[in-house]
Amino acid sequence: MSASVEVYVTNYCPYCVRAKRLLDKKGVTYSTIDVTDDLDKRKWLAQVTGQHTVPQIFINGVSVGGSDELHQLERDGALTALLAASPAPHPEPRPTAR
Ligand SMILES: N[C@@H](CCC(=O)N[C@@H](CS)C(=O)NCC(=O)O)C(=O)O
Repeated sequence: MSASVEVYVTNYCPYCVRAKRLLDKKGVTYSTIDVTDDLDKRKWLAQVTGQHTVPQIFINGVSVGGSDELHQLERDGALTALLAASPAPHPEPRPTAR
């Protein structure tokens, strides 16, 4: 199984294109979330990532940064393993106390 990858983008964004090109080259399936017109989601992204730019990329729910950081992970030889890791399983539903 491979990682769950989410890429938050806007519609004119050369860095987004660059990041997606690398993911495509690596054969990764990912979700693209367009936040061009979604101020609430952009605010949430800035809070969660501490960054105000797009793209913002999450691998298995963990923020790995933008395009530059993604390419740095690739240069460091760390990206393939991150992309191969399965997402953490959801916890078993707990029985409710009666
Ligand atoms: N170092 C960042 C740069 C990203 C960047 O500058 N993105 C532009 C769009 S391509 C951006 O978000 N500019 C600010 C804005 O649109 O509010 C990266 O590699 O992801």
